[in-house]
Order: sequence, then structure tokens, then C-alpha cells
Amino acid sequence: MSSEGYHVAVVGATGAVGTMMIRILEERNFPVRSLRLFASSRSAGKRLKFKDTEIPVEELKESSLRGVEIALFSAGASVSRTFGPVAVSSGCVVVDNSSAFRMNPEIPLVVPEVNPHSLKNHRGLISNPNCSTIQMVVALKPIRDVAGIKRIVVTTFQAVSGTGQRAVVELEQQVKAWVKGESMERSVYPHQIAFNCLPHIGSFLDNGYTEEEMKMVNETRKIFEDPSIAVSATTVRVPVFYGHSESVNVELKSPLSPEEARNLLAKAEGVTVIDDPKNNLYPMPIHAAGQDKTMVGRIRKDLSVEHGLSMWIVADNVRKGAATNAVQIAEILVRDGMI
Ligand code: NAP
Ligand code: 3JN
Repeated sequence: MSSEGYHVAVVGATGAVGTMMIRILEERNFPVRSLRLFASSRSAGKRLKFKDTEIPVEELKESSLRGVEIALFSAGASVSRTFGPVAVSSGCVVVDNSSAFRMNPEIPLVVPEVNPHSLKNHRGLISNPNCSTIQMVVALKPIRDVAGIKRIVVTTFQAVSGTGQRAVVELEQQVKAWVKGESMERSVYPHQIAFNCLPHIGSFLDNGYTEEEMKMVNETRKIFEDPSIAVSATTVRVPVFYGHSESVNVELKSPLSPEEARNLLAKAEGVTVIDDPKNNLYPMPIHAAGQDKTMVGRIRKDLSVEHGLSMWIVADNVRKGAATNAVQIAEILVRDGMI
């Protein structure tokens, strides 16, 4: 690095995650020497704000990332597959938000509060997990360290921002149409999302689960480096703009009381405990939206198994679930001289 910082790029800069990446680089004062912004040809020439400058968006091409030292990708898996390895071969380190490389055993899948050690010996490409996985493993890590985990049963309640900017607009327009008594248009989801819940995120697979559900299963095992953990996931889209919520039941290897879990979580990196149900205090997406902590509450004994806990986990899916996690990874690379 020069004393003035790094040559950084954001790929997918005009999207829900990309625009948040730009904001998080600024908020966290990441050492940026230059920032280049890439998207599709549709957005070329558009200008986006970073600090007190306006940066033009460029169309992503094969040679675009030459001279870039760190690139944060969030333009979908096919863009990552096409342009990620090319960028790496020109000396760039890529932190990729897509599912393209997550399950590749050679590529680290990283949540800084959970497995930063896996960044050691990276080969230029690093994967950011799925948002639903990130918030769950941040909350379960301190519990797993003390009591071990046999099995996780999770149901998610995922905000529309997880689908991208078009879905945020679709929910907004359906709500406005409902208020005016007009019929609702839909193009992003297979059904109306306003005032509804869709147990359907990603495509359905032959085993009856969705892609999002199987991402949670496989990524959790990889991050915890334990293929024996049983994970059962049901992922549901709900009419919330920002903030994914999760109901999690965890079967432990050894006993841990709700009180002990609460104390562990209160000290854990990246976690805020909000757990005073008698005073109506528990995490909600309206609390989590706009900040970076994973919030945990409703911590109680799971009465259906010998060593079980139930809890409710909420985080901002676009920040901690995607953009902040990626920038935190880049910060570790810089801090530990891995770039
Ligand atoms: P979005 O709002 O739809 O934005 C998509 C972005 O990708 C836009 O900037 C778009 O540019 C750009 N893009 C599309 N095709 C491109 C191409 N051929 N070349 C260059 N750029 C292209 O979606 P999003 O919510 O930000 O999500 C983007 C991706 O991030 C997802 O597909 C997923 O892989 C990943 N993601 C990860 C998580 C996570 O859980 N970690 C969460 C959400 C998303 P234009 O504006 O020019 O079309
Ligand atoms: O739906 C959500 O809440 C999260 C969506 C993530 C997502 C959306 C489209 C494509 C992903 C992802 O990060 O797994 C992908 C993908 O990269 O496959």
C-alpha cells in the first residue's frame, strides 16, 4: 500500500448492496486511494457520491480491474464467475458477495467475528456468505465455543431488500396501490409481497428445499468447519424493507442455561442482546435497519430436547449481511498485511 491507501473498486455499484458498500467504505474510513465504480452498460455514466466527490459509473469489461488492488463484487454469481478470476490474475484481491465460489474448498468463506483465521493463505478470492447465514453464525459462535452444536433448526423472515433494489420498489408500489384501492402490479416475486409471506427464496431444488435454505445448511457447516452439524432451514420472504429476522432452535452438545447464553452473547463481538420480554423488549428489523450489530433476544430453553436453546436473531441484511461484512474482510486483509 502507498501511504495514501488502496486502489479500490466496487462491482455492482448501482445495486442495493453496491451502493451500501460505497457508503460503508466512507463510514468506516477505509483507506481508499482511488475508488472506481462498475456496473452494467445500463448504468455507464451515472454518477455516485463518495465522500465529497461524484464518481462516474463505468461499464464492467474484462480489462476494467487492471491496477485495482481490492475489488468488492456484488453483481451476481455469473458476473463474479466471469470477472473475479480475471481480476485476481491481474493482482487484485476480490471479496465476492455472490454464491459463485462460497462452497469451493480452496476459497475462504469468511465472517470476521467467527472465522477470520480462514483468510490466512487466501489466493486472491474471498467469499462473503449469504446474509441469512452471517447473522446466524455471529450469534451462535459464542454458544458453540462453550457448549458445542449438534443441530440447528432455523426459520427466516427475510426483507425484500435481500432481493435487490427492484424488490424494494415493488413492495413500496404495492403498498401505495393498496392504500389507493388500486390493483397491485408484480414482476419480481411470483405473488404479491405486500401484506403476504412467501415461503420461497431462490429456486426450488429436487430435495424440496430452496437454494437459500441449502445455502444456510452448507455455508454454516463450512464456516464452523464441522460437516456433522445438522441444519434444517425454512426461508420466508416477508413484507419488510430492511432487516432479516430468524427464529433459531439449537441443540447443544452440553448444557447451557439461557442466562449463561445471554451472558456469553452480551460479551460477544458484533452482538447486542435485547432480551427483556416482560417490558416488550426484543430485537426487531426496525431496530436493526441502519446499524451493524446482530441483535439477539427471546433466549429461552428449547423444551423439546435435552440441551436446547431457542432464540430470535435480527440484523440489517444489506449492511452486516453483505456490505459491512465485505468491508470488514477487506479491513482484516489490510490490517494483517494480507494484501
Ligand atoms: P441489485 O440491486 O439488483 O443490483 C445488481 C447490481 O449488479 C447493479 O449494480 C447492476 O448494474 C449490476 N450488474 C448486473 N449485471 C451486470 C453486469 N453484467 N456487469 C456488471 N454489473 C452488473 O442486486 P443486489 O441486491 O445489490 O445484489 C447483487 C448481488 O449481490 C446478488 O446477485 C448476490 O450475488 C449478492 N448479494 C449477496 C447478499 C448476501 O447475502 N451476502 C445479499 C444480497 C445480494 P445495473 O444497475 O447497471 O444493472
Ligand atoms: O434473498 C435474500 O435475502 C438474500 C439474497 C441473496 C442472493 C440473491 C441473489 C443471488 C444471492 C446470495 O447472496 O446468495 C445470490 C447469489 O449470489 O447466488
